[in-house]
Amino acid sequence: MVTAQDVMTPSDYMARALFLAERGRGRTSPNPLVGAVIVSPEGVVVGSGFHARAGEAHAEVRALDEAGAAARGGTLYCTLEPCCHVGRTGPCVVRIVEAGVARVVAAVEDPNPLVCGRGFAFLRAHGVEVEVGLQAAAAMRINLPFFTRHRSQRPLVTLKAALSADGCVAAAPGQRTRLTSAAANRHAHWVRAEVDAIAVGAGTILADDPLLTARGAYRAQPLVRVIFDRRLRTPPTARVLSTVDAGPVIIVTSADQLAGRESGRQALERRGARVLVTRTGMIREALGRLAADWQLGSLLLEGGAAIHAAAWEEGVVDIVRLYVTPHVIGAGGVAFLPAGSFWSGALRQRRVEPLGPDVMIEGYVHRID
Ligand code: AOF
Ligand code: ZN
Repeated sequence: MVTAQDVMTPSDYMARALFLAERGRGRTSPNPLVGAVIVSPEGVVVGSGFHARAGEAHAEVRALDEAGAAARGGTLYCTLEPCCHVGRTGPCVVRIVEAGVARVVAAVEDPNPLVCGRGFAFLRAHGVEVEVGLQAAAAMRINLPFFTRHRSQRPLVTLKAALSADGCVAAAPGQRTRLTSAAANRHAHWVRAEVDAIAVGAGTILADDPLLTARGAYRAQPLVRVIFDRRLRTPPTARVLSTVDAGPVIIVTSADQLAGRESGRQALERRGARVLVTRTGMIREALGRLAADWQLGSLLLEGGAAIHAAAWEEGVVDIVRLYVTPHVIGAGGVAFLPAGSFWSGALRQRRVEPLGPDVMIEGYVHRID
């Protein structure tokens, strides 16, 4: 008789590990989503696990705990290279060797400089057979923030904008213009529930006075809010500063602009804001600091037009997500990105989804694998 187990392939086991990894989504940052499956020599899954929350047990350890003695001689499928460092938890490779696992099949090497190939080297040195690369693209895709933070030393940046049918983001500079439907707004809040940080320019604070919280969607971790505000125009009365319980509010300025604005800085800090002073005033430098000091893996850049254009020109946008609405703004409207610099047809792996009367278009700016 042919059973389901007879037809399970290594790809199936890895797909199972990837599926499990997803169960940690929204709870593991700054750590990665990780899934692990242990298969006996007979092809039976004897243990499985995923990383449920930053600082808690690693996926491999949970799978080994479940398998117990049955792990001996088996194969461990894991979506990321097992770690070899002592962080908040012990090194997984030691547990794998102790459990007598014969073979490790990992989707991808860990980009964390503390690991970065050393986990594989340790396993091989202890007689464990290692294979790397099965479903590597999918494994990187689920952890793009983690890979971007370690490889590019900045968070993964998603540029988000709501556009009129004639390609405008507002009726006039500095004017609050509501374009999107309730369905699109729900989607936007759901996205806010998953990213590490939302960022806006000071112009948006002045025009909209937004709360910048994730509403109507459950969020497990604090949400960092970043305001790009070189001239410290954010008023201490801004509504976002009444939401520091939801997560830190970081105001980004630059050393040259800060001169003469010390009292403004103190007033913002008294309201609980954290002020990040860059040397260059470039977004790229600020992103580097946010990745290093705040461990931000993902950042949603919500606007307005000036900060979108600056990030686009600096080449730090990874994903573009547009909500295109049926409204027409007409003459005098503020265009999305300088004419000719962006075409949604050029986005890679473009996805289009109707949301009520609006249409969401999203895709990657560069190749991602
Ligand atoms: C996880 N979960 O399942 C695996 C991770 O601070 P620590 O000790 O939890 O270590 C975090 C690092 O461990 C993480 O950056 C990654 O390099 C490695 N693997 N981390 O949180 C897991 N397998
Ligand atoms: Zn580990």
